[in-house]
Amino acid sequence: MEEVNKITTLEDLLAEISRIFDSDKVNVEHLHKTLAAYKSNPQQWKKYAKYDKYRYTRNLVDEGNGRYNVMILCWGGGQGSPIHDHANAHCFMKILQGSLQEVRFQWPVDNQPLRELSRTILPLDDVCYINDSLGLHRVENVSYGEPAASLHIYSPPFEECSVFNQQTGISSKAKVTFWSKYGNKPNRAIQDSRPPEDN
Ligand code: 2CO
Ligand code: FE2
Repeated sequence: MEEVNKITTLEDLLAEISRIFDSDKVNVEHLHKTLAAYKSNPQQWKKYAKYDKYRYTRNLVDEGNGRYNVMILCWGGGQGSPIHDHANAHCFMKILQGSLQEVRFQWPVDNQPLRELSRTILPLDDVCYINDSLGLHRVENVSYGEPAASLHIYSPPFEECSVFNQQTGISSKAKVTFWSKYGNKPNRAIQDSRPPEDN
């Protein structure tokens, strides 16, 4: 097993992720350990952390030469995702601030309510991994006071995934979008019809 290099800064982490993706096949265990080796320091990632009062945001950090995406997701208290799949991609998630609940579900069977497989609270600096063969999930900041932030890697990158109704298992396609890229917010007036924010 390859040794995990020392990771002190977000820059180190991004460089190491890039190195790991140089090889043809993603070494899931190695990348998992590398993410765990980084201890979150908000000074290093706060420029990417942009919250919205209506829903969790996805903020692009690195486009990884088209092979993977690194992004920081910002979850206000009580904000969560729908139940979704990961479009045949690897998904790594590391908690940078606060904590998140991950609930996993089985893929739908005969329009029955989705069966819950597990329910986990992911604390600060924890790492979790999912892909479609492991099921679906919903991620939620169940702490109503504290905001949460998480770093995600998807490989290959995707622009669309499926979202599922928990009661019926019926799915529909949903586009995934970025709230900011490289620390910059695009002009919301053009991009998005929601009211502008003061952040
Ligand atoms: N997959 C969701 C998204 O990219 C976040 S839940 O963690 O994978 O929006
Ligand atoms: Fe997800």
